[in-house]
Amino acid sequence: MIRTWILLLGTMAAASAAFAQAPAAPAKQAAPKAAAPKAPASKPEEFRDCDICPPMVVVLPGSFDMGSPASEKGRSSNEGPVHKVDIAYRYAVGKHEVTFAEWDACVADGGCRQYKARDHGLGRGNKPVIDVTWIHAKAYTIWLSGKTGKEYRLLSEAEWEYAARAGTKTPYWWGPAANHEYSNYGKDKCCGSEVRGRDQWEMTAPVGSFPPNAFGIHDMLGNVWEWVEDCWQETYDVTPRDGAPTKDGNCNVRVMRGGAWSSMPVKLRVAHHDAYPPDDRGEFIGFRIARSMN
Ligand SMILES: [Ca+2]
Ligand SMILES: [Ca+2]
Repeated sequence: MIRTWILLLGTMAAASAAFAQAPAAPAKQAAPKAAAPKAPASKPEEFRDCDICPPMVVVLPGSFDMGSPASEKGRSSNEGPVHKVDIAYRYAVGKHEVTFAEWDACVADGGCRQYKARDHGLGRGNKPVIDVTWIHAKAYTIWLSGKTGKEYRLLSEAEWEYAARAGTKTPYWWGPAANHEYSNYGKDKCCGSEVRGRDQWEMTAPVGSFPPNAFGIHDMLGNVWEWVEDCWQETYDVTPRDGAPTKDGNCNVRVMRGGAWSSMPVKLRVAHHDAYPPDDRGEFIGFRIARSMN
């Protein structure tokens, strides 16, 4: 936990420095109607493989530009170069972050390394599970695969960004600026949580409290950070272009995506990524699962 805080404070300081160079955010963040995100053209296909299995949303094949352009405010060089990724297969993504109820069901069923994740007073039930390591997240997918006979796993970083963008190219899936109508996150400037507009939570919000993106997926940005499969690379120069996870580079850390309830807007951007040791955990860190569809 201490290490988590040190890491977070370090990255918060770096992000704060970057943010300090950016123009001040507007005092009111209500998105103009013209910038409101589009509703899905058709209802996304959803399924659930068992009563205690998380609801899943099917993502269709497609291509997208991964990363952020040099012109994006607050971005880091590790978000480039922008490169085209072709995902030629269908896959399923958790409609929500994995919840405490889902985690506790896994433990009760004999899985998840019998690790009773603590909620640190943030709440259980339909709140996202926290205090779980990358190793714990993998354990959940192993249990779920055994229970269902399906291939559950973590998302690759590319799959995560494709699903989070949902066809958009803006810094956030809903538009150019952070907005508490669409996400649970922190203050505009360092540090701490924020309550504004639809975002009425100091800490974690129940999953699905905010509108879904155009792929029908909730809370990709904010609420809790989400572990993905990949090892860390300092740039995207050598990373896979087909949706596969990065398996080389620095595997002493694993990638996390999407920012959390405590994050500043700069870390909430869809292209932002960070990495932490796979045995690290904290009140900001949860995960989302994927399922292969073959
Ligand atoms: Ca909040
Ligand atoms: Ca999230």
